[in-house]
Amino acid sequence: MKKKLKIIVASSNTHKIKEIKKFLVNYEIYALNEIITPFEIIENGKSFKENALIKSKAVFNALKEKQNEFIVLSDDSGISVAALDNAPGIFSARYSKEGTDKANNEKLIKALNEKNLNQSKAFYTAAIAISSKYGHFSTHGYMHGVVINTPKGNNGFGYDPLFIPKGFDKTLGELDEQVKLKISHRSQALIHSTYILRILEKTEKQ
Ligand code: ITT
Repeated sequence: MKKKLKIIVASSNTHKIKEIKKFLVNYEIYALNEIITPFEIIENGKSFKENALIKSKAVFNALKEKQNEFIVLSDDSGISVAALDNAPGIFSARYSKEGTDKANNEKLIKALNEKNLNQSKAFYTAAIAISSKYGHFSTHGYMHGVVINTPKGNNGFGYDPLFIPKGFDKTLGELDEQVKLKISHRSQALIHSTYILRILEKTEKQ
């Protein structure tokens, strides 16, 4: 039987891990805490790509003797709102003081209301980084749409109840999770990542 690549998802965000697992069905996926004790990683990069690589490299280094067995995949993502000069961007998780989804959404709604806007163009970005004994790689994915100033629905996470993807009339909070899986920034970045994963698989077998 074909040996599957073993991938550690270097994230503490259970929603992200769930979405990544649903997408990468042909691989053996592990959460970080199944393999090593999670530790704090300072995300001080200036872009999604830099932060994703900071996370995947930190976890890969911490694997030590397990570096032969696993590869590490990380995700750094966020939302950029046109009317707010593309904020919160890379600071999406820490937009509000509390840093919870609820407080972040409230801050975004307040910022729109202060500009007398009930909506604005926006887009999500995801950078996926892969760290392995063969090197470090990264890909990007995007999802365009609008953010509104009234949360709708409970599906997804983060800013999803405020985000209506282009071509739809409902928020990601209302749309079925299969829809998000097809069109999301994370899925687009993961599609590109599967090319890297295939090359790593081939290299491993040689
Ligand atoms: P890890 O760094 O441990 O992976 P995190 O949640 O801190 O977890 P990020 O620094 O990449 O991850 O911040 C991502 C934030 O961007 C996330 O907390 C949400 O607020 C937002 N976000 C990213 N992708 C999203 C999505 O698919 N739906 C809704 N919000 C999303």
